[in-house]
Amino acid sequence: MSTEKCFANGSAAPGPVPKGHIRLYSMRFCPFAQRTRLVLNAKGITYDTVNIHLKDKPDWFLEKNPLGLVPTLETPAGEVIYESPITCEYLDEVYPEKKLLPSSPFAKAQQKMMLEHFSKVTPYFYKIPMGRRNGEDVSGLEAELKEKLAKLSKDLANKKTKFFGGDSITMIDYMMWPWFERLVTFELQHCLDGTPELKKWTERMREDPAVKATMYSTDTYKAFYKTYVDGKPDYDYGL
Ligand code: GSH
Repeated sequence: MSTEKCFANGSAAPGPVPKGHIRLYSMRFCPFAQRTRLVLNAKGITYDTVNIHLKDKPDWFLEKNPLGLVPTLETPAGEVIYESPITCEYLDEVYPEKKLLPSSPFAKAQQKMMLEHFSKVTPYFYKIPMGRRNGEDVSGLEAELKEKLAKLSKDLANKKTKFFGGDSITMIDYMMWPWFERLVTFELQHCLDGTPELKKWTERMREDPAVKATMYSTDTYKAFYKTYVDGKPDYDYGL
């Protein structure tokens, strides 16, 4: 079962997850859910998608995840897993093919620490467009974002590897990617001007099959975000 159109309150619950399947509760344009979609795709896991109307959530969804957030995973045993890094680690543990997290405890801890640092970057992607929309001077916020991206770029340069966890893509790259995919949508691409290593990383990421499989065009994101900031998000945009 995979219905792309979102489920709103009042819609019938999708029922138990069939044996051998895994279900992702998602929203097509959510960067956090994209993390999980990237991991599902990279590992070649077949999954069913149930998109949720996040402004009018079905009660049955809130019963599964009281936080009411996507991504949320559900297994045939009725196990529910949420919070994007937790869903991704779960998938990596349960599906052994193409391991994305390193096996060494220290290397794994390093990836988790990088993710903690990155979680301080993502709020700028909301604060800057919101500030601009309200006619505020966002130059200070832009300077802070540039500084944070420059630090990331320097870290990558120091590692001398193509990706953040080595010369092939690992979990941390997928955890960070969704925000870079939206740079142009949020008119923040100039923040990469002084960060050549990071820019090269984004170019390498764009070549990855899982990235290609989960990506939307900038026009689609722009159209969706317009409906979002207008207060009437069209979660089914383009369907
Ligand atoms: N910390 C969560 C994670 O990493 O999974 C954040 C997920 C999140 O904020 N998802 C948004 C959501 O479900 C959509 S992009 N929003 C619904 C709401 O806030 O009620």
